[in-house]
Amino acid sequence: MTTRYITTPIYYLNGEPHLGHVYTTVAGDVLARYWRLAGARVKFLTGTDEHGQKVAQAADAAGEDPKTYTDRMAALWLDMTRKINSSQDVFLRTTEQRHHEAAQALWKKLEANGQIYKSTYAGWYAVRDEAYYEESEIVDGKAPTGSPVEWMEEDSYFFRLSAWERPLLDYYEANPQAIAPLGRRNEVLSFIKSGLRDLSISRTKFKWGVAVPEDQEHVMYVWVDALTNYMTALGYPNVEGEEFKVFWPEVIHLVGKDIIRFHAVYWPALLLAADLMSPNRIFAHGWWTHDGEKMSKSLGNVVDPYQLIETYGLDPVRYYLMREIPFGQDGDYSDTTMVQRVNSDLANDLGNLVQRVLSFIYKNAGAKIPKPDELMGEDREMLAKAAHLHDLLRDDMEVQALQAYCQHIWEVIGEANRYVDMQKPWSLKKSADPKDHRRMETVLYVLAEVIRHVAIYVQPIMPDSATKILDQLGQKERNFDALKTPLKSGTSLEEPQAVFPRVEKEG
Ligand code: ME8
Repeated sequence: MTTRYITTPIYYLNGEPHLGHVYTTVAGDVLARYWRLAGARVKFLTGTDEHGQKVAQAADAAGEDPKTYTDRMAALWLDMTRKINSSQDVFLRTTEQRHHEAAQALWKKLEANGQIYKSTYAGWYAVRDEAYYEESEIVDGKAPTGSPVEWMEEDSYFFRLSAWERPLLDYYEANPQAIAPLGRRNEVLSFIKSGLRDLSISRTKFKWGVAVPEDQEHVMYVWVDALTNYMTALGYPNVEGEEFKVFWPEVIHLVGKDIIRFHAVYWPALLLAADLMSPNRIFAHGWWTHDGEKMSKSLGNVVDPYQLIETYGLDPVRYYLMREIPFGQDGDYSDTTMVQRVNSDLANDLGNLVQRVLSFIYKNAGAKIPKPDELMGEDREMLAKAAHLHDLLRDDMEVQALQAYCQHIWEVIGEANRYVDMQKPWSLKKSADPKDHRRMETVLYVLAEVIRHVAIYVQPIMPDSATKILDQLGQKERNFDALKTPLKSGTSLEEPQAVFPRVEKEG
């Protein structure tokens, strides 16, 4: 059986969700929904990264103790997943007891394998990135990300990262699919080749973290704790457990390009050092800007996802995020492009197709799926294009080509609209010749079958809208397997309602 383990980053609780976080979560949700409909066994994980200095400082700034603060904020993030209709199987918080146990178990395993030693760290640290930086990386007193850095000097445990340079390069050589897209893979390889230094993996200056086993003075470096979440959710340290065996290492870690190094260097090295397998695939997507500018609180231009949902509706926002930019590249949000997508792709192309075909059947063909007569060449061609989606879309999803997934569906929608215009069922209806009437029924049948395909494949992207279309079409079977059987004639339609209204707002 096909299995898919899909993860998003676990998000820091230092602020509220914005469009970037919603983006990764929707992408994970689309993949999870697709693979479930394809009959795979799926586990979709998301959650919150609650420890470390950054979150502790945010709690402080809010005048709350970290526990009260993280409980309050985690509820907001869980609520975000509900508001965007994310279908995660697990929402994991790193403050959960089982996660502390998993992180400590990993630590003990690394220690037993001789991968950890104690020394002193002296160097730069950026709390905003929760990352260490080399002297050579500091530009004008700042991290390469622009974050402020502070000098840190303290006793620390170290992970022998330097020992994993060669094994990591060998692993990526043998598994070219393990990091995508290609540009990111090259970036990671050149980073490893430039030489890896041992990694400081504990802190003593604050307490808000997972305690280092047998040394209460230290808490784990937040990234070691955070990365372990991907295994906590599978029941680690029980590596003989069913879930662990089924899902590891067949994982797709979706991350933003900002955190590729943690996922593609530190994480696989920690796993290999603990006798575990490296993740099968890490996909780093690009960065959203707003009207050409980096989104930031200080600029006051952060796109509020809830505002967008309020204005355009949830499904149009989900569609826009997946369709507007190639998954893996950077992109820019603007109201203008959002309005264009809604009006052109949704209201005009898909919405109109569904509305005019279903209303026509409802009014002129007894509100039932018509019975086709003999198929002509153009009918077969139209049906073949819809049927071909199965293979095209699977290929897209295998490589997380989410934009291509939308484009392939919309090509068929475009074909179907052209087919309606060519076949003119309304003219056939006016004819007195019974042959024309039979022809009209055939054309409508072909269109209903194409709409069924489109709606079934649109489900991962726009679950609610696809449900409405399939309800109107009277279809109960909605998995991809349902498409192996031709559309049944005679099924009653519900009264058609417009699914995608136009928006009048001009960006
Ligand atoms: O990094 N465009 O959490 P985080 C696209 N806790 N994606 C964006 C984005 C933007 N403008 N802004 C944020 C952390 N993201 C760690 C992760 S995982 C073990 C620990 C998305 O709250 C993108 O997925 O800073 C990015 O990687 C993530 O949010 C960072 O979220």
